[in-house]
Amino acid sequence: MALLFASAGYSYAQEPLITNIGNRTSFNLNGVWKYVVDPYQTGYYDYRREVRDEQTNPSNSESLFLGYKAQDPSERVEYDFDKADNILVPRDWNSQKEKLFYYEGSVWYYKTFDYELKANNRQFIYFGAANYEADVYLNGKKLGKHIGGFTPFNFEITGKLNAKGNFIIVKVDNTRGIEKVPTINTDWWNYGGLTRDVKIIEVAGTFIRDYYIQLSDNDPNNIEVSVILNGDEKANQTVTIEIPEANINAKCTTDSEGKAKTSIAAKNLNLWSPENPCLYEVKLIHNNNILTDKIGFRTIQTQGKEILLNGKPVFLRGICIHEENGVRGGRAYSREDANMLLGWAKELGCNFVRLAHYPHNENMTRIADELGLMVWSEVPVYWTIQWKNEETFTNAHNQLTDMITRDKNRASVIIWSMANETPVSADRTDFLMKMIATTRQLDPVRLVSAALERHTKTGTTNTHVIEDPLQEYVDIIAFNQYIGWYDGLPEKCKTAEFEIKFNKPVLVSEFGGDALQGKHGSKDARWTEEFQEDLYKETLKMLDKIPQLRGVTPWILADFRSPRRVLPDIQDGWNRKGLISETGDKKKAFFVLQDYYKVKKAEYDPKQK
Ligand code: GCB
Repeated sequence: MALLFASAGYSYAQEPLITNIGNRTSFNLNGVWKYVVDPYQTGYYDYRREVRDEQTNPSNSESLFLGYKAQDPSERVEYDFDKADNILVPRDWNSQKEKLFYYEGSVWYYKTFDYELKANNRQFIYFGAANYEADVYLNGKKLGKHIGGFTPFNFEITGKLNAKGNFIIVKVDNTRGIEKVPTINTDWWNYGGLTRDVKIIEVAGTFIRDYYIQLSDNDPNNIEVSVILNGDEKANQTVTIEIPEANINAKCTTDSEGKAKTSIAAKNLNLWSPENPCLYEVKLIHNNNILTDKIGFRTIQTQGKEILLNGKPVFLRGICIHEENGVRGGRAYSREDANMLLGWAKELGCNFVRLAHYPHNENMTRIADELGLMVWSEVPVYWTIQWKNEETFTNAHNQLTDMITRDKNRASVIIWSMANETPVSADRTDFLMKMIATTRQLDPVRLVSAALERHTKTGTTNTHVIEDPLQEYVDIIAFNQYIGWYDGLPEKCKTAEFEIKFNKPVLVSEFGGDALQGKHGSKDARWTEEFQEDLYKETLKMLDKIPQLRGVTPWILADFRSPRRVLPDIQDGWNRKGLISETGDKKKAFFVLQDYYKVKKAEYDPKQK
């Protein structure tokens, strides 16, 4: 089996990711930081637009990354982090500072810390995510740059730390760009900042950087293991894998590159499922260093139009979720946020969530593991990416690789999605086919999909087809459709028909309409809860006629902020397609979907026995 340790090797080289960050020895850099808003990037470019951190003698006066402090009253230093305002990490800046609510540009983050150094150990600085680009400096020296707002990255800092007075400076820039991923046009808030955890990871000289422990090729009696060591003594090392509750104790030996593989026979594993989210404690031991994880084992396959979880047909009772806590305001980042969002999904009767439209933080997939929710995870290849631009591809490809690397041991994740509503063209299909090839190479077991579009069949008024060459290459045919909202009124659902050629499972990855919670009226009046309720009823009846329908993820769990949504007194900057408002109140459609899921559960659960 091809395995999951990709190295990027692209123009902005990234250091290989260290995984399972939460279970490693670490030093927390979360909390209060200082920040300086720099819309003209004066700290980064000089007045000739030359990059200061590439200069031999960058000026102390303006090079913010130096974190310089005036030594003498005569010195001109045009910044002072000590006097700057405070900001919390992890968090977006928009929801913390009113003046930064709409801000898109550069902000410099600064934090000082002392560090107790341990002989022979190595240290890495780790960022859960920084939206969108981050330039990272430790004690005035550049560590590197990272591009992409929703994936983790780390830099080695061994030998660069002092016992006292370290300072870390990060320039975070959330400027949108036509060549970026996502591009300038989206339907969500462009939250900027150090939006996820920042930590220093402390490891031995040679350590387990990454590993894959999952059932092999959907065989419930065989666990596939691969481990990768990093360090000078990575070759010819023994790594022990213990799963005490399954009576497993196995060893493998690394090759010259520090990689080891083995497969372990396992009998009568208690398989993970939404009804039984069983996680095993797994220990990986190298030189007396123990790294633990909690891993669920399950198989996932398709067969004709069925999705088989542990060999049995499932219906994906889903909901789309943005990474936002509208109640508090801002990006979701914590375990509490994840528990709130996924708790609502459970209440709705879901066994599945679509984490839209970018990789969410690791709490989400870990808590989904614990709560028993299957997950669709996607990269922000959204709408109109520059399909011919190689750098755009590299960027999307890096985000895909990092998403898979981080979450490949999560039982909850069953689908990797390549894209959302991308316009069909030869270049776009080439781009996505390359993404699919990488995904299948990195993870030959999980399912691959993409949220496609439907069109009205030529010559008809209400027959709908998927005219997209990609459907041949995905495991699940997923498409978004808004009949009754962007296309006619809910009434139109009554006569709508779908013609789907493939004998593959179909997932309707979006449908819905806006309703302002608390606004009541006739079911024909837009923006009312009654309209949305009726739309849900009609849509579900319509979709149930698709013979291959094996799941739905309506749009969306909760109202979310979007600059595109400008209708006064209704939207006020919020996309109102949520089933729950930003005050946490449920709309009528919530209960329509909840009832539908009760029926689906009753229909499918007997098959689970
Ligand atoms: C879509 C997009 C989603 C939007 C939604 C809407 O098709 O995939 O990102 O937010 O429609 O509300 O229009």
